[in-house]
Amino acid sequence: VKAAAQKVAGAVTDRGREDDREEAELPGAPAARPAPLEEPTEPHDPLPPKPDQHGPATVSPTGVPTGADQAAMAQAGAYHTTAQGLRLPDTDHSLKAGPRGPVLLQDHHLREKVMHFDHERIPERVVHARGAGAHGVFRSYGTAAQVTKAAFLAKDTQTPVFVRFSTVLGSRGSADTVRDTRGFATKFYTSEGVFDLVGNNIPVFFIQDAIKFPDVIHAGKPHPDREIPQAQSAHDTFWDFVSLHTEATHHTLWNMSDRGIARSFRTMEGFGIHTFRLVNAEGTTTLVKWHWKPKQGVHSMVWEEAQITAGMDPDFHRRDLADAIEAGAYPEWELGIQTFPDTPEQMFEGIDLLDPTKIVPEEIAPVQPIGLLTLNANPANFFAETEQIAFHPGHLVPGIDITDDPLLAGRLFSYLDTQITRLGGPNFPQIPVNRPHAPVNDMQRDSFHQTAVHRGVAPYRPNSLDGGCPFAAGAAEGGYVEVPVPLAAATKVREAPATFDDHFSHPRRFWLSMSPVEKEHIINAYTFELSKCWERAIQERQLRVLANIDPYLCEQVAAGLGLPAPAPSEALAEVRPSPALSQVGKEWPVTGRILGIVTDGGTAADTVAAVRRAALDADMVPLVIAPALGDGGDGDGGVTAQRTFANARSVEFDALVLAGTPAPGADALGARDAKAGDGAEAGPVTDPRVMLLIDETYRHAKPLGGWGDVRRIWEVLNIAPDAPGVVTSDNPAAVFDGIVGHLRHHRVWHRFPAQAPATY
Ligand code: HDD
Repeated sequence: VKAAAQKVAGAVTDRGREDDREEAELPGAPAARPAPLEEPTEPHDPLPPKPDQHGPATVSPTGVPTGADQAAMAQAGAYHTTAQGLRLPDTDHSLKAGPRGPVLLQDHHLREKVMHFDHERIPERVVHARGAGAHGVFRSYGTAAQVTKAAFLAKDTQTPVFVRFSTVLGSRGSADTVRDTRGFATKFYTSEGVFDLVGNNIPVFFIQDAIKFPDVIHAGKPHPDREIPQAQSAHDTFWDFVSLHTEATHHTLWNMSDRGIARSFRTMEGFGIHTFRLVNAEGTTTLVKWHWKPKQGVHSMVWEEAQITAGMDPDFHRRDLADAIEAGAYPEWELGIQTFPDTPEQMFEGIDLLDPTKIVPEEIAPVQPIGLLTLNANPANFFAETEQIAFHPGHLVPGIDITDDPLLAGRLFSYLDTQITRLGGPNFPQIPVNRPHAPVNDMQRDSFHQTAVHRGVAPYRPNSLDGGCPFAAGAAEGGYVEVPVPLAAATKVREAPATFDDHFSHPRRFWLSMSPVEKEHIINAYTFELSKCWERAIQERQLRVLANIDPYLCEQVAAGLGLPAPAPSEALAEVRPSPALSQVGKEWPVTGRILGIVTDGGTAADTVAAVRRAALDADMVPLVIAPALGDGGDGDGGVTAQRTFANARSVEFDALVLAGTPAPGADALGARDAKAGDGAEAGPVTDPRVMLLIDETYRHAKPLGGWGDVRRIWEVLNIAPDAPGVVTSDNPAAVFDGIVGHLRHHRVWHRFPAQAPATY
């Protein structure tokens, strides 16, 4: 192998010398080319995947072969080849008549290489184009076994999964931290076939009927003339639509709340939205709503932070997910269900369970945990897995059935249909990430991208030529038998039930359930978005919608827009708040939270190292920020900096510690006394980049602490040493403990007391 490699390397080098000779004859040509960069010349097999990456499974958890060939069409062997496996000596030069051409048409490698490249892109998803995914495992507690016969929900069952998170409006290359709904789609590779739970991080939807989906998406996407703005709802067409279409009010309110700017995919709740019907082994049915509850807690950004992040790190959410998994901090969610009796009316406590713009408060229907999802492996290849995965709410397994929610009905059509354009034909279930981990014998044949070599002569039923195979499976053989729901005699109409007409009581409940600071964020979000509308008429119309949610909300937004606040057009609904809807006031683990530790050449390395160690012991991620990479302490190699003053912005950290005790003869954090022009003392200053870092951390209500000289910095920034969430002490351990205590509540909201009234 080595000899062959030297031969190839030699051939290229020789040709290079010939080129030099010929080029040197040209007038003005450089006498000699710069030496090429060194490349390894020893052929070796492709690097093995990283431990957290793996290809599609080849067997199901029950040991049944899936037909997936892990190595199929993967890159193998040490030598570069054509797609046909022909070894190649050179892929850098077209075949030419002499070094200066012309290029010869007979260059089969050139044609193959460029032909494939020309077709590398496939259409992005028409919605949810921007996303990131991960592999994982779902462990069932068995608590759902009494309401469903689904095998993957039986006690102690483990099922491989793939989850894809997404934004809705932006295109594939858009930023992660825009204000938008997030998709939360899970593919369970169960032993009975694939089950897809295709949900969002918001439990309600914009529309009650799928026929309106093109309308809401056309309104939310960029304007058709200039194709702006990208990935956001802050523009006329969106607000034009939702102000006219008041069933969107509830979802829009969630979008304008902190739920629209999740801190991380890891800190989002997920919801199946529609009511589904479960059926157990005895045939008893139960209506349910699906919930994902993040173990890491529900946590959002503040708007300024989201905007800064979109510029500074547009990949923030996908990086956060991949980094956490690679570091072994596996994100986890509990799957839960709210259960309701399957009555003919399909109502619960006056709430229409078929209306996807309504929730059932957890206080009256608690979420019962039924299993744990752990994401533990990053995809080996983004395109093959995250891009090509195809979800469909109609991918169901025995024990899980649908209801007559008209939004769900349209989805059952749309998700299959869209894959024909996106993935190029009906054989997308053969793509490795889409393959069921259960035997497939579907009698489907041929079409584009057929990769199976089907056996037998009788892909039809009934047949005798293939021995009658495949056989029909009744319920006893694990066949999917639809629940025999009786249908009432009805007249064909294009209408919605009268219960769908209530568009304001649920938004009002959500508003009343918010803490004052969350209300203030909502007011600011509506004011920001509507202020981006050009048409005053749209702003005025949306204010009329807000008046029907709550007069205070309407007045505040109206004031920001410089418009009068209209009175409600209907009586405000009498609703009880649902405290479960608020993200504030709870305690969460600090696992995986990121602590920035600011140090400079003057800080004692052993103290920084001790704080770092304490953070690691608390399962947090400490990142040392110093003037330059490398040793950030006193130069003895004790502490290594991962961030510099030049590349660290506060948005990356959940809390900040200023390691302030200077080594003898050095100033803390670069702080020094600035001299004014006349030589007079002008007060302490420090590196402006660090000052910005601290200022933003404070402004974004994140815990902040330090010891030693930091009091001088607080002073310059006008931060009281005992301000809420600011821990100032001479004892670094006390600073660390104080910060961890604040982090358990995610943010220090009481640092900036909100003006909005509390409801309860
Ligand atoms: Fe949808 C993708 C979630 C209503 C039509 N949808 C898509 C994805 C998620 C959702 C998470 C991305 C899946 C992935 O990661 O590949 N969609 C929802 C939820 C809805 C909803 C929670 C309401 C409760 N969707 C909805 C309606 C329609 C669609 C009413 C059409 C009538 N959705 C699609 C689609 C997409 C899609 C066009 C685009 C790409 C894809 O399906 O595979 O078919």
